[in-house]
Amino acid sequence: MNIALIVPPYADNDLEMACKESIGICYLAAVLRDNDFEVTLIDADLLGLTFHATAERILHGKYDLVGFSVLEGTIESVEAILQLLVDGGLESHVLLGGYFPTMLVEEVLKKLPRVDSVVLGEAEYSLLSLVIALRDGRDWRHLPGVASRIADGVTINPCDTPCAVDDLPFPERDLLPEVLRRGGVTGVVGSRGCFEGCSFCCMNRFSQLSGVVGWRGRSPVSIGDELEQLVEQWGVRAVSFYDGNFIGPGEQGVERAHAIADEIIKRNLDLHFAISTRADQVERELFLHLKNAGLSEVFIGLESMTQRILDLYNKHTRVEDNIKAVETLEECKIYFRAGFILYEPHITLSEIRENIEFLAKMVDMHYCNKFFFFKALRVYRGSLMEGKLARQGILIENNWHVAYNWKHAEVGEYIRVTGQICSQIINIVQQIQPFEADIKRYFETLLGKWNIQVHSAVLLMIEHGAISQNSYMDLSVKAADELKTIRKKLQRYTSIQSRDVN
Ligand code: B12
Ligand code: SF4
Repeated sequence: MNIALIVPPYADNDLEMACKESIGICYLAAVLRDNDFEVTLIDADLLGLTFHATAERILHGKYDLVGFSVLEGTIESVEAILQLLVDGGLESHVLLGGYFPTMLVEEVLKKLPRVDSVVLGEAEYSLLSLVIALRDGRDWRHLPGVASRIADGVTINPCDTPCAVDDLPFPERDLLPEVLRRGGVTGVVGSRGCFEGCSFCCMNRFSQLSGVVGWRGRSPVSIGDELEQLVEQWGVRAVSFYDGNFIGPGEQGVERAHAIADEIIKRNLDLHFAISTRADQVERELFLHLKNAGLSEVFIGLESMTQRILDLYNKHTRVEDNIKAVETLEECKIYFRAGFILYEPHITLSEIRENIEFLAKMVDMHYCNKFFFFKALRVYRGSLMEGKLARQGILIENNWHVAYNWKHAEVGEYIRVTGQICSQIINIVQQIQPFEADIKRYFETLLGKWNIQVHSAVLLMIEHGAISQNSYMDLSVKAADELKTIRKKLQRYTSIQSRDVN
């Protein structure tokens, strides 16, 4: 059996889409190869392949089985590639796995006739069983964790054997050299699932569909072993933990996180690492210990500074938790990226003001990342939020996805105008990425302040009535002038730099 696992191309120049390892298929490859199957990993996204180039590679490889890893952002790519594969006469078994097909299994199987099966949830062992059955020419439709089309619809067999996280082999690292070559990030999965159930997030529901509930952390020793291997075999110096929450629940979660820090320190691993955490888990002693072990960046899901919105998101945190968390990280001198899902369908202008006032303070914090604040809620298919908003009758269907309208028209206007003006900084932000840390921070602060000022100014105008053509022009000219000053500083810096190099 010759197997190809594919990450489809994803077209989004969002700054967050830094080059990352698609570690899910690397886990699948590890289990399949341990069982002597030949596996090729094609990360078309990482390689920047077009649909045609991806389809050509698949056809050229003459694989017996072709599996696509699908997230909400790539279902259309899969649809397009499948069409090219049909045109090219592909005969292989085609299967899909990952978040999107797991949560929308019926819809996917009904709409995509060329797909033979979907392997649900955490797929290591269900995929292995399927592959063995296909190799042996046995019936596979009854296998746990496998869904397929039958005469009168779709048959979905729930997953039955959740994988014990410490029993899994380490993921294969086929994609790592290319990721490192492109300046990307090495991924490590220290835990799976989550103990919370935020309504916008897909993790909890995905775990349920994988036949497991809650958060499962690997042992600190196993994590230490993997990190050591990454350092020694691959020369890795920085990793990103892909865990929904690096710190597990309760006291035990805190103890385990301390133990991971101990492992890294004991092994003398010269390594930086980034983690994701919740606001109510940021605690000075633990974070200083982690920093000592190499923690260099924290992604912290604050989401909003409005309690009503935190409650809508089922966040189970309070505005005060958010304030305390960022203050602690600033005190500990740990860089943090505050995640916000600022705009939700019912948000009012006064709630936006409440958030902007807090953000203006945060931009002044030295260790805070200055971007990623002004995001709108994306309703992922199969999430709790989809159900919530569908019951309120405000969702708009858009082929594979759903969208919504703003309840307050003036909010829509504000988002449109700020979006138009602020898109100007994207290329400057990209330009400063390779700069030395201090210089980069300096420019980020200038741009971050500019960004907040534009948002405040637009808000003020809209609070005083709709924006006229003249006032819009005045505002954008003023914003462009201020940005020109920042650009000049940037030019001065780059010319000094190139003079020094020459
Ligand atoms: C790293 C990461 C990324 C990386 C790499 C993505 C990748 N291809 O792996 C990048 C930055 C590119 C990314 C982008 C996005 N992401 Co992301 N990402 C993650 C994150 C943090 C870790 C993923 C991971 O490695 N998990 C660990 C591995 C072991 O699990 P896994 O990847 O799910 O793989 C297992 C199963 O899914 C399955 N499986 C996976 N692939 C396949 C393929 C086959 C053939 C089979 C059978 C099974 C199978 O088996 C694997 C082993 O158990 C998760 C959250 C999380 N902690 O899981 C969010 C997450 C997956 N992302 C999410 C989202 C929303 C996005 C974006 C849409 C965000 C955006 N702003 O646009 C984009 C979409 C990109 C796209 N290609 O469509 C959502 C999923 C939503 C959804 N329903 O699709 C998640 C769950 C976050 C959340 N809070 O909800 N992401
Ligand atoms: S947003 Fe974070 S805390 Fe909430 S369910 Fe997702 S991973 Fe868990």
